[in-house]
Amino acid sequence: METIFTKIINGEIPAAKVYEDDDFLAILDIRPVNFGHTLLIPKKYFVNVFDAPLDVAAKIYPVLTKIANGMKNALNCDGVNIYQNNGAAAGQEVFHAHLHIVPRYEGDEMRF
Ligand code: DGP
Repeated sequence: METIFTKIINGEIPAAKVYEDDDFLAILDIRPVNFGHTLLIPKKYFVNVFDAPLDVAAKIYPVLTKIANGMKNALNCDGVNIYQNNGAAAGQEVFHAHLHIVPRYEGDEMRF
């Protein structure tokens, strides 16, 4: 299955890379809801939480903690939101699994 994210993973279209290892790629979101909004994308293709392979699910949390801590150090943010949209009804637009990691700043007045 080819998606915009498989094209980014394969280097066919550019993205601002935040982190990469054998299993995951993190990039800046093209439509950030806050400064530093990052997407963590498994390189193994699946749609969302409903078909997530357990080996990927088991590996993702250590990567999340690495990125969240890196974000806190690099951006000096006060907190982060981590979320996933699963299915069109939940607002999923890109049907290649990914997590949103959004830095939060005291008083930034963001609303989900
Ligand atoms: P969602 O499927 O609703 O969880 O969100 C998809 C996100 O992906 C949305 O915030 C915008 C982002 N996005 C879509 N296309 C691109 C792209 O080509 N490059 C980057 N960096 N982000 C993208």
